[in-house]
Amino acid sequence: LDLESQLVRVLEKNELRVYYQPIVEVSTENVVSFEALVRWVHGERGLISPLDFIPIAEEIGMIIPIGEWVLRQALEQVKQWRAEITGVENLSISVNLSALQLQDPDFVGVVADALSASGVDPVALHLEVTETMLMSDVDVAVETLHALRALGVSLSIDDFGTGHAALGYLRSLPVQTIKIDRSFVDGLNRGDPKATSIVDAIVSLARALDLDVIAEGVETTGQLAELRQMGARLAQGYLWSRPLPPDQVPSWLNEKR
Ligand code: G
Ligand code: G
Ligand code: MN
Ligand code: NA
Repeated sequence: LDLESQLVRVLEKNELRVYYQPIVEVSTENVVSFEALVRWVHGERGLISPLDFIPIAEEIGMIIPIGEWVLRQALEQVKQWRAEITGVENLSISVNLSALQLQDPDFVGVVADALSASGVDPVALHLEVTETMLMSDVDVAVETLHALRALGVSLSIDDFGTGHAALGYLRSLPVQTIKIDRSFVDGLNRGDPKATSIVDAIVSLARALDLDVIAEGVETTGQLAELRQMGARLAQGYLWSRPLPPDQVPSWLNEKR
């Protein structure tokens, strides 16, 4: 059987898992959020990366039910951690969206339903979209983002700086956070002055526009030190943790403190 036909049954076979990667405050290294990242535990092939199956799921339309499943799973999970682990009562959760979800007329209702089913405060939900997603069928995407914002959730621009969108959308769209793509963060502290200038400029831009900023892909204490100097508020990367299966999160949080 090929992946495509197996993907159709992936939810009924319960083969998807959500992993969670911490997002920390640069100044304190306190954990403020987790990003939900889906994986497929395939019977024969083992763990399959979303890079390998999300595009197929988009082609065959399975991204709609898969995206809803990830959202509900992530909300239930953050609700549980907020209730059961001391010190993370205000933990938030980030969920990646596909362009197709933004075009789906039912999507805003799905998010509203998932929020009320979980009882999680909408301010604790961050939805990540890419610049590229904003470019396909702009009118529908813009309308959806405004409707999502009206629910009280916040919106993040993922992989910031790698799309081909003009910056104008930062003025017109209800975006609260930009995530600096790890290709730029990678160059920090590696003698790449251009990458460093780009990160610095994005941090300044975020500050000027009153947006929150997350540096992605932080792997070294040197990168952390540079981000601190620039005044970036949040960071995410292997320096703290890889994406973790949920059962490892409570002990990881406890060991960290
Ligand atoms: O950890 P990592 O290999 O998981 O993620 C690879 C890519 O897959 C990232 O670009 C990430 O945004 C995307 N991705 C991870 N989980 C999801 C998801 O639930 N939905 C969508 N649409 N993309 C996801
Ligand atoms: O596109 P998006 O930003 O949603 O995807 C996040 C991706 O980046 C995931 O595949 C995640 O596993 C990966 N990632 C997270 N932190 C690091 C890091 O510090 N280094 C590298 N190389 N990849 C990372
Ligand atoms: Mn992301
Ligand atoms: Na990214």
